[in-house]
Parts: sequence; structure tokens; C-alpha cells
Amino acid sequence: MFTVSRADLGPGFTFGAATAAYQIEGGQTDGRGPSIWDSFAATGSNVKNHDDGSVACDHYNRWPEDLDLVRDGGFDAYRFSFAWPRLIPEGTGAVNKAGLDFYDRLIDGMLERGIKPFATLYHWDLPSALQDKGGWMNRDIAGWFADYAALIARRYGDRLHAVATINEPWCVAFLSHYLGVHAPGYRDLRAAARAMHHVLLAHGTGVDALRVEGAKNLGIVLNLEKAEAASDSPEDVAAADMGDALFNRWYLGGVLKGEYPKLLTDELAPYLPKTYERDMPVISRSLDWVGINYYTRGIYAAAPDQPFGITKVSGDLEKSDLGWEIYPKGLEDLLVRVSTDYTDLPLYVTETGMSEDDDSKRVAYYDGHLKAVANAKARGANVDGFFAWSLLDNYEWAEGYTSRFGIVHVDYDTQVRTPKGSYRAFQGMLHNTK
Ligand code: IFM
Repeated sequence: MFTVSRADLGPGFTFGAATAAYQIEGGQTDGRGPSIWDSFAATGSNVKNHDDGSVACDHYNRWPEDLDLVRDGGFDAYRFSFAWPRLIPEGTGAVNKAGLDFYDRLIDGMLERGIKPFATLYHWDLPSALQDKGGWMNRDIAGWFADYAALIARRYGDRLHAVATINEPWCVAFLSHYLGVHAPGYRDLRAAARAMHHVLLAHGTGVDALRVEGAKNLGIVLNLEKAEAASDSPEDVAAADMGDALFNRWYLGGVLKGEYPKLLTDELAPYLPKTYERDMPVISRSLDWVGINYYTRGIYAAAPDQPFGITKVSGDLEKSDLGWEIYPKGLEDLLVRVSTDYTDLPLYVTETGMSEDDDSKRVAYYDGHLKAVANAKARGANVDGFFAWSLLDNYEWAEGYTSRFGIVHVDYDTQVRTPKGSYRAFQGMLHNTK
């Protein structure tokens, strides 16, 4: 059970559970087109055990049971993503009626159960046909994404409680085009610089398209890490500043202030699109809320022979089974920082959670992070909601099915769902209105 109560987060606070299309849906034979994750997973040792999302949690067929779990857990909201290749198999052009119908059923299923739909347009499953044209490296993606956003707004806009354009642009750009850990697996500075800019440009054109078509309550979901220096030395402090610029300030500054950190535009100048500054008004279109995904901190040390002159070092806090330090105070500080330095908009913790088989640790993790949100609110942060990542154990990208973030256990052989203690802890807190 949690020590935190619903009342500690204040009236009107939204509690939800989150998932993403590629990680849970499966159901890839309804006319859905291929995505970059299908081919990335099929390549060499990109993903543990060569796991892919072809079946995943079979949510495509089992969504009623999954929405029942959201409702019975007492959650107010469900955060899900649309699969672009299910709706528009080639990325642009013809739509797939079966895909449109699937999301009709899913959204209506939420509304029938009294669950608020929080939709994300892009959670990493780029149609392969668009990757063939350069994907996030190609400026045209701003138009492709806007057309996709318009389709969603027209079809579903009046039924969605909130809409986010992009999930975790750092992952879309840097992790996938510089570190090569996620699809499409590039390790190239020019590819990364272009993706870093185009992903935010597409966010902006997406916001415009959603608004024109009447969708309301628009936001973006940024993954942030508290950047800390490995020591007090000026070199390590400067390394933490660079780490913060790369992970946090590029996205916060771009979207909420229309400016990138100079530290990085200097470093990336030869690789960025020449006229990137002209796009800043589009990138910083007004929003209605900002989502923050938080998992851990980053500790940085100076490393002159490494890219960007920095290296990440391991800390000594308790870690999840992925080796991520558990640091609720980092969430508290980030929420206060974003509300103080960047925006008055409502913030949502759109994801936090822990990869771990021992669920008692997950209960403690959530208790600690809920307290951190309450503390942040007491310090003036404008936080309106908290979503657990994830409703279900699911496809954890390059980790395949080896990593379990769910508050509900999934047996991948039988697809049986079994609520864990952490689900029961949420249920206990959310059904107790005191
Ligand atoms: O599973 C992912 C999710 O897709 C995006 N945010 C982080 C989670 C855990 O790695």
C-alpha cells in the first residue's frame, strides 16, 4: 500500500496509467504498414532475443479487458498512442479503415468506462516508407506529420481529452540517430542534429494542424533527467551543464521559449539545417499543457576525448533492474524547475515507473515519486496529473520482453493479465477518497 493518499495530490488531480501502441498492440495483420521498429528488431542484435512487437500484449484484441483494468484500478485517465502505420500504412496517402475502426472502438471503450483518453500521436513507430525517405532527417516530415495529425483531429478530436504530439523527442532524435540504440539506429552527428530540429518542427506543425481541425488541450511529452555533476570541479560542473543542454534544455527551451541552448547550437552548427532559426516560432507554438516523463538522474563528468566532452558515471543510489538510479527528488526538482523557469502551463507526469521483477520495490518507487510530486506542488510547481508507466508489462524496445515495467503482469505465452501489488496499491489509494 502507499503512504500517500489521493488527497495529498489535491483536488482535481488526474491519475492515469500509460502505454504505447508498438509496445502492447500486436495485431499487425489488419492492413497496418511496416514500421521502423519491425525492421530494427529484425536486424542483428539490436533487440534482446530478437523480440519484436508483432504480438506484444495482443491489446489489439484484448483492449476491453485492458480498459477494464484501468477502470477497476480507479484511474481517471488512460494514456495511449496511435500507431501511424496502422492508420496510414505508407505514412502519407491512403488510410487503413481497419486501423481507423480500431481506435474508434478503443476511444469509445474508454468513454463508456468513464476514462479520459490522453492520446499521443507519435510514440516511435514511424512508418518504414517514411524512413525510406529519410524519416526524421528529412524536413518534409513536418508536413507528413501535420497531415497525420489532421486526420486524427478530424476523426477523433472531439472524443480526446488531451492530445500530445510527440513522445520523448530526445529519444526520437538523439537516442535513435546519435547513440544508435533505438530505431532507426543511426550513429551520426548530422543525422542527430537534423532529427533534433525536425522532431520539434513536426511538433509545431502538428499543433497547428490539430488546432485548425478543432482538437483541444494540446501538449508534448518530454523526457527529462536531473543533470548533476560528478564532483564540484569546474570541469564536471561544465559537463553537467552540457548534459543538461543535450537532454533537457534543447527541448524545454525550443518548445517553451523558442530558443536552443547556445552551447549546443555552437557545437552543432555545421550539422543543423542552415535556416533552423526561422522555424523557432513554429516550434514554440502555444500549448495547453506539458508532459514530463521521468525515470532517473544523469551524473556527468568531464571527458575531453568523448563526444561533447562528457561522460555519464554510475551513481550509488538504489537501482532498478535496468541499472537506473531511483531518485524521486530529481522529479521534484525538475517539476519545480519547469514551473519556475519555463512555463505556467499545467504539467503532467505522463510517465514514471520501474523495471523490476520484485514488485514490492515498485510499490516503494511509486510511493516515493507520488510524494515527490506532492512536495513539488508544495514548492509551487503546477502539476495536474500523474501516469504510471506502465499499465502492462510490455515490449521494452531494445530490451525486448526481458524488462517488466507493468503494474499488471502479462504472461506472454497465455496473455493472462495478473494485477501486481503496485496495481492494488493504486487501486487502494484511488478508491479511498479520504
Ligand atoms: O517504455 C518506455 C516508453 O516507451 C517511453 N518512456 C520510457 C519507458 C521505459 O523505458
